[in-house]
Order: sequence, then structure tokens, then C-alpha cells
Amino acid sequence: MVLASHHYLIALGSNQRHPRHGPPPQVLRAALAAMAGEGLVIEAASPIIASAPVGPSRRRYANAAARIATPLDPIALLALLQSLETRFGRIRRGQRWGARTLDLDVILWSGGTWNSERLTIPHPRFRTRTFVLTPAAKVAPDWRDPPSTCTIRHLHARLTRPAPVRRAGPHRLHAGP
Ligand code: A4P
Ligand code: MG
Repeated sequence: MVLASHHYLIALGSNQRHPRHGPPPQVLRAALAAMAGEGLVIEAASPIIASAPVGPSRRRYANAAARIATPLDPIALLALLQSLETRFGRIRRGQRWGARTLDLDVILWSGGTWNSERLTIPHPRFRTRTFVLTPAAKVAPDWRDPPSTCTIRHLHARLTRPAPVRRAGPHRLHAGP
């Protein structure tokens, strides 16, 4: 029997070591293995990057992205990802963006958009986050952001493009010391 497959782009993050798996990059490698062990087909996994923390946590993060296939619908997938976060020792202390052993976010879905109390796809903040778009551009450069129809490649280029050099006005050019 052929099961209908959905395709998802998942962002992985960690900024706390795990007592058995070790430092954050090792946590992400173990998380990918655990996702595969749960039956998710890992179609592509990005290199793991180190990134400066956004938000209140002061520890640096390891981040990565994976493209997966599964028959699970978005809510069933979210439940599985959250059970993996818990298995990796993540404790939800109620602090938003707090330090965590493992964070697994659903970024995009082959089915387009999803809006419910528990789950929003595309992930509401991914367009402004280099730590999501840099690894995502390695595994899903041609995937499109449904509302804007921009590709990941385009969103990434827009975010990482150097700021334009401000030209000095004529008065500055002629101003003496
Ligand atoms: N939820 C809604 N939509 C989604 C989705 N698309 N994927 C709900 C996953 N979850 C989604 O998430 C809170 C609730 O969001 C969940 O119960 C789920 O029902 P959470 O994972 O419990 O908490 P969180 O991750 O702290 O919150 P949030 O707002 O998702 O944080 P972000 O946006 O994930 O940011 N800096 C660096 N360098 N690297 C990072 O990875 N991560 C964060 C967390 C902050 N700073 C970072 C990094
Ligand atoms: Mg999260």
C-alpha cells in the first residue's frame, strides 16, 4: 500500500548540552537519528551551523534544517516533534525563547498554510531569521513561502545581502575638516 506523503521543512535548534548526547551539534545529530527512528523519512539534512542567540538566552545555538516526508498530518507531526523535544529533556518553563536542549519547529509544508491554535505554518517568524534560512537554503532552496510566493533562496538572499552603502551628499563631499 502506498501511503500519501506530506513534505515538511523542519528547523532544529539547541543551546544546551545533553547529558548523554553531548554539546548542541551532537544533540541535533541525535535528534535527526531519532526522527528517522520514528519513521520520518529524512530526504535532506543541512550542515549544522553555530549562531548567536536571538532573544534572552545568552548561550550560542547550533541550528540545522531538514526536509522530511511522512504520511502524518501537521498536528500529528507537531505532537511527534514535541514528544521528541520532551524525550531530549526539554523542560518548558514558560519562558519564551528560553534555553533549550532541543527545539523542533515546522517551517513549511507541501500542503500550503495551516492556522490553528496550536500550529501556524509557515512558521510566523522564519522570514527574518538567518539561523533558519541559512540551513533551509541548503535543503529546500526552491520551496516557496505561500503568502509571498518568494523562494527560500530569495528570502535568504534578501536577509543576508549587505546593507547598501549610504552615499555622502554633496555638502559632505565639500565639507572641510
Ligand atoms: N507552534 C505554533 N506554530 C508552530 C510551528 N510552526 N512549529 C506552537 C512549532 N510549534 C509551533 O513553541 C511554542 C508553541 O508554538 C508550541 O506549543 C506550538 O504549539 P515552543 O517550541 O514550545 O516554544 P519556543 O520555541 O520557545 O517558542 P517560539 O515562539 O516557537 O520560539 P522560536 O520562534 O522557535 O524561537 N536564536 C538562535 N540563534 N537559534 C535558535 O534556534 N530559537 C529561538 C526560539 C529563539 N532564539 C534563537 C533560536
Ligand atoms: Mg519552537
